[in-house]
Amino acid sequence: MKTDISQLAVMGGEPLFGAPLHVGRPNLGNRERLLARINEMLDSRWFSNNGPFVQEFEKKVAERIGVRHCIAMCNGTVALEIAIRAAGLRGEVIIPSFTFIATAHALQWQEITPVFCDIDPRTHLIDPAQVQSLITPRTTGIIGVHTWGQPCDIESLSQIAGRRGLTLLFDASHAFGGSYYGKMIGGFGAAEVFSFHATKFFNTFEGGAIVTNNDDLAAKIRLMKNFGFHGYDDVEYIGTNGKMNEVCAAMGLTGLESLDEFIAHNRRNYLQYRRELAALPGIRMLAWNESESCNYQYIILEIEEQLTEISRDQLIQILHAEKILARRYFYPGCHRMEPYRSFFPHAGLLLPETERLARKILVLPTGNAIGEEEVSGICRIIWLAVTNGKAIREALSGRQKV
Ligand code: T4K
Repeated sequence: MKTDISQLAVMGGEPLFGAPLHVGRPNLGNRERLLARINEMLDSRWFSNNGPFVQEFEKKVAERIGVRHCIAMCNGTVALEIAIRAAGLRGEVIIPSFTFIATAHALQWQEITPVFCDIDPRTHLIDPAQVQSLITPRTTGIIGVHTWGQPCDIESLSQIAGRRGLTLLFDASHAFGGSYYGKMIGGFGAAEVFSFHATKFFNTFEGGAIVTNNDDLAAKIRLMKNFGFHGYDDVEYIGTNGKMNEVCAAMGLTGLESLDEFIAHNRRNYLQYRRELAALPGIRMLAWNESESCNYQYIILEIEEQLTEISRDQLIQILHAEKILARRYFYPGCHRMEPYRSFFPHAGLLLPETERLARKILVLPTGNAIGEEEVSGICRIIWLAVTNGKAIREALSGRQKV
């Protein structure tokens, strides 16, 4: 156990961990079950194009969430692009800037302007009050993002969308397994989009899905994700290739069987982090609302620099040196990335909370590759760094920053 700052790897000591600890280390279900499915797929010679595993996966996801339709996709980004197109969005669409860049790109890719909205600093979620003020005659929709897996203020967003005749979609990439007032995320708005990327607590290697209760929209999405084909040689819409393949669906079916274990493991990690960091001044950990179903897949800290005396980036530098690969999602905010920062160079003026949060956010490793011992080790390093903030700051000044 390291007790003195001279033992920190950033000061020349040995790293605490031999192998790196990742934020997005994929969860694995039962390997034998997965391999059996893959063998079955190889024997059947059915690899893609709405195969039996994809159909079973869609059925199981829809059942679990309680929605009429699940359309599995090759990834969350293409799922977003297709949902946006199928729902008829154009002109301007309001989204939070504090999200993964894919939310914005899925619009801009189709020459729809993402209009960046600020967040509620307590939850990191889109602020419905500001959404209202961003609506213009060109606005056709709102995409709420259930950031970190917490539901956004669906009620307020639905009211605004209803009143102003806008289409409401949700980027639920982080929120598989979560609920809002007891109802599973996935059943809200015109449609919701999940990502099942390897770094998500539930993954299909690469993958995603659109879920909706709207029959017409679902039919359109099914055609669009398969080039617009209706039958062998009739194309009804402009479409693309958004199909999930059978290996990914096999991984998804196997992961679904372990979903409750993944969540239980994440919850244990979350509670341990919370216990071990609670008394540390200057560190705020985002709390899950345990009256709802949660997936606990992200461990989110805000570093209050004036209390820790060490900056967020210095803390990351210290953690990385120990091979704890903490991340600063979603720094610096979409509005500060291209092409948006060139299009809207002053967008930050309307996004003070996003700017503040992007400067202090830090995401820690969790998932079933991280256990009690790793969480303890990570927390001890954070304690050592923060309680010696001033001395470390002085020692680090002049060294290379992350
Ligand atoms: N909307 C939102 C709100 C999203 O967060 C995302 C994706 C999307 C839409 C789009 O969904 P997809 O099209 O991706 O399905 C990661 C993921 O690539 C991305 O899926 C995710 N959000 C985003 C939040 O995080 P990076 O740039 O952090 O990935 P990377 O390669 O740095 O991986 C993170 C950590 O995980 C690393 O330390 C390495 C480790 N890792 C990663 C992979 C892929 C592994 O240990 N094994 C692996 O197989 O973006």
